[in-house]
Amino acid sequence: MDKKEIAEALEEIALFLELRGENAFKVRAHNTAARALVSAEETVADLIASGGLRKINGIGDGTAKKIEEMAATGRSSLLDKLRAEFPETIFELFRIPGLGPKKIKVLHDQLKISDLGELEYACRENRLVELEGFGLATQNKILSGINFVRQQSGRHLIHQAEAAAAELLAFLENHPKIARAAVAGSIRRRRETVKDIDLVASCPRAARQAVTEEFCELPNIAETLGSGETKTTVRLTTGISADLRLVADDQFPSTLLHFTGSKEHNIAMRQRAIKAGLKLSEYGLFKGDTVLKTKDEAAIFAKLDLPFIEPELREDRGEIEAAEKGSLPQLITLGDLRGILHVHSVYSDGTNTLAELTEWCREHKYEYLGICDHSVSASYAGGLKIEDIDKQHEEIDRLNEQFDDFTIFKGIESDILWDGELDYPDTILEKFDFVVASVHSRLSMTEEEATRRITAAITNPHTTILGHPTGRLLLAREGYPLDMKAVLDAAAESGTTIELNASPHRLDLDWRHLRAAQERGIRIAINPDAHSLRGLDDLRFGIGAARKGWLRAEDVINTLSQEQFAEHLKSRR
Ligand code: DGT
Ligand code: CA
Ligand code: ZN
Repeated sequence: MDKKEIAEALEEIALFLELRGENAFKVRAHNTAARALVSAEETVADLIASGGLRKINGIGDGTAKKIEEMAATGRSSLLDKLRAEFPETIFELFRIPGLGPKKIKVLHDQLKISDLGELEYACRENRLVELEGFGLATQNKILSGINFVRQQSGRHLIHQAEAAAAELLAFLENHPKIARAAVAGSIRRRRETVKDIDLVASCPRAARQAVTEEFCELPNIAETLGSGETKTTVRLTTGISADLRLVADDQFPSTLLHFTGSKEHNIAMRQRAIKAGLKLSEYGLFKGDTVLKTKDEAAIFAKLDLPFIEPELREDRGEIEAAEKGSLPQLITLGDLRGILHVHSVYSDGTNTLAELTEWCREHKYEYLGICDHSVSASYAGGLKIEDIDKQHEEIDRLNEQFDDFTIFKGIESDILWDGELDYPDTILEKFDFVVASVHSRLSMTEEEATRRITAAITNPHTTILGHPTGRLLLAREGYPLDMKAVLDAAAESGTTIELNASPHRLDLDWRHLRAAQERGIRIAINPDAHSLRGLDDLRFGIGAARKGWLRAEDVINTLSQEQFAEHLKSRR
């Protein structure tokens, strides 16, 4: 190890000691030694050989020994030991502006947070508000810090990209010179993460320049990265970039089709056009040199003898063949959902009361609500103790008496323990109408361990729904590895429903596995996992993912009516 590497190791030791809560003097000694070492003129080898190391101001006997060890062996036994005490991912937390070792230690010790994804999730669930030394302002600051760090990663969560796209689209749609405008690209296809915003709009050629200039001057645009005849690229103040294609109105359909993608779908479509003696590109559908008139995307599909293919399906996963055969699925829509399951209330870490949640659901014409607060082992999330359960159930009974046309079902999000058992005894689990079983702790598992743990929970007769099956947090934490075939087989066998968690941070089960679930006859629950009224709106992201997975209304359990759902729960008893 050279001087710089040794100094960095000393600084890392200092950080770990601080995380451990060791005394400030000891921590400082390592930082001072690191600085002293880099400013020394001689090499480490020379310093050791000449005996000069210990004479340097700032290097004491303890730190000198560590430097000698590293110079001789290339390792520090102390650092190895410290590294083993904390998960490697904890260093991600140091990237958040304003988060130092003291605060990180509190987060790690009290909320069991050891990576960025868990930190963001805890903030969103308001767990930092009551935490000593934190509070609402700090929580908000941390959240914007996480956003900042994430922007550097180059991809964005769909809800954030979509919100930014909506502002730009509103400008285009309201512009008097613009005939048509739409969001294209991965946002339109409802991908779970996106690289950039793609916009397509049409206007007369003469207006192009003026519209482009106005677009680049919009308040949320930080800089223009490039501007040509039809394409303009800008960077928004939030860090994401956007491409605008401004074309003549007769070119709008082919431009929209092209920039909606996916690239793989485009290639397959282009080949189909060639087989029909045509040529398809962003500029239009051509027969020889003549452009065929197509008033919208559907007209282009029709000219290729295909029904309209929904953007969510355009991933080249068999959609063109299915369209050809007339066997495209009738995709589920938000309006098909009749009930909302997996919602947290003030009984655990939610911010709204049962009455408030009920009112929202009734206003939005839902027939039932399944309350699922956290269970006893999720103490950091205010998980329900056994005595809280009765209290909550009494309140649910009281509310249910008030309405003929609305039912609150008594659910629970019960933790799956390490061995796959649920964390309440059977006598308690029996009190609930349904149980969502989820993993929240000990997420580092081998595929074998995870598969065993999850299939045990799935086959537990008390489990109604497997919650967020892989535990992933998009752009923040990979889920534990699962043998998905074994998991789906177990769910099919036991009739257990699988959750499609609609939070834009999760969208778990991943849409790529939904068709395999559908083929096995497994029913999916599209659940908001909401912790506030606003979280209930996340259902639409779940719908987007469900559509990507070819799901129809009949594949989704919460499209059942209240009576049918109650019947289903009874049949599982
Ligand atoms: P992303 O990575 O989230 O931005 O995903 P997309 O699909 O939005 O990709 P993007 O923004 O690079 O391009 C938008 C669409 O433009 C893409 O879905 C299909 C089309 N496209 C881009 N490059 C090509 C290409 O090389 N060939 C074809 N056929 N289409 C392309
Ligand atoms: Ca894009
Ligand atoms: Zn959960």
